[in-house]
Amino acid sequence: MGDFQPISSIDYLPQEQLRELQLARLKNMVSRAYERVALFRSRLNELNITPSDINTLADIAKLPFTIKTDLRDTYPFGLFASPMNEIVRLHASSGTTGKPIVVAYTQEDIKVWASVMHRTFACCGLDRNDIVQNSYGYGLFTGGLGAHYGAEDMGATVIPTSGGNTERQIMVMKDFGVTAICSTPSYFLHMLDMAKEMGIDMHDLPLRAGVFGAEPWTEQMRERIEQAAGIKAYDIYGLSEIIGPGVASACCAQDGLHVFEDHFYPEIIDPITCEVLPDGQEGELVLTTLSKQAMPMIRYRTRDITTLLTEKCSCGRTIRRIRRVGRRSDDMFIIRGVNVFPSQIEEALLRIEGTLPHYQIILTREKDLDRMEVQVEITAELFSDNFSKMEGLKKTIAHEIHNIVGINATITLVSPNTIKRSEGKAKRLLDMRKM
Ligand code: DLL
Repeated sequence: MGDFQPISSIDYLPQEQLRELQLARLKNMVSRAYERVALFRSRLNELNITPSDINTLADIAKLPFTIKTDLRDTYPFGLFASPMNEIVRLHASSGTTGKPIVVAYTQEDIKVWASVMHRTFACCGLDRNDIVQNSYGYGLFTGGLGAHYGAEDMGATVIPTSGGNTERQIMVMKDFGVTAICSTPSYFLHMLDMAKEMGIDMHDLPLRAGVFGAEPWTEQMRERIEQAAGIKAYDIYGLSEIIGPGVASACCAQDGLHVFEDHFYPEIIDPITCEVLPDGQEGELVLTTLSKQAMPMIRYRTRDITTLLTEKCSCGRTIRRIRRVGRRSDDMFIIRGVNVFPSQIEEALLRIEGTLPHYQIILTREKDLDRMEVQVEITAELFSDNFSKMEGLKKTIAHEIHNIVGINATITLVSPNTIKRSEGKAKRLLDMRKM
């Protein structure tokens, strides 16, 4: 599977050399964070450690964790390690409640970001001959500009469509001969529907690759998208606190996502005990930035659940991989005492033919009893069909969900285009119990 051009020799570095590089960068970063950021200095002081205590990579376990509320508590600029006149860019991530978190980049950070996104695109088999439609939102969200700089760095032709105006997106895709698209997987599903409505079959277009991320999606969804659009779909992962997109990317082997670990050091911990878990065990991903100047991050708890894979990948890259992030520890909901993740519902739906992967989970409480309703959009052909067929489909869906999560859900089949489409991250869960 060595069919992709190695753009960065670092992706193929012998392990010992990579570890040396990581250690040198880690020491520098810890010193910088300690000297320049009050929160990190006080946390290290509390633990009675100084940067000189970091002598091996394993010593990272001595360092304190950083969590999302640390960013909120120091809002807006409290974690910056560079003076404002060295900071060339700010982004922000809204989150669900309260103030956003703000992240910063120096000129050098922007270069690193472009390079890791360039490596991401190379992982996805893109090169300078590609015409890339970038439908990630441009603005405070890191998706748009992150992908934009990476694609330009690679020398591809970038079309900065941003999200929204879906009909025009399809027109551009067709008229400009787009070969690769960047968007959230849920927005791409919406584009697929729109193309169909416009009488365009994506199989007839030169589009060959999708670079999808920013939200959880299942392996089954990847297969469904690949079939429906006649493209290869790649999963890319990242988060604003660390850099934005460009932390990890799937490759041609489609077996996990390579972490650009010369810049972002991954660990997996038990989310309850916070103990570091051995490779191969599932837990919460913790990331430490190794080169970030404006906003270094020490052992950031992502809340994303995954596994660190250490076996060599068939693509030849030596950097380690994480498994597709199917869930976050904080998207779990508990219904009648059972822990459920939205991705499990998606998995059940994708086992069934005739359901489009547009769905929403609605939780309500009636007379102290939790109720889970799953609204599922079905195809126009099925919707106009006879009553007994629809009832049969409802039963099949309820049965698949019960098989996976052990809960009886009420299934509502809704007509095409009923469920609100997202142009960015999809909102799958509506928990009315808390309202
Ligand atoms: O979503 C950065 C990004 C943009 C990644 C474009 C990929 C493509 P935030 O808005 O800060 O940043 O959200 C970060 O989104 O902690 C995960 O929970 C989730 N996430 C991102 N990529 C994936 C993925 C961007 N491929 C949060 N699979 C992260 C599952 C993902 N979840």
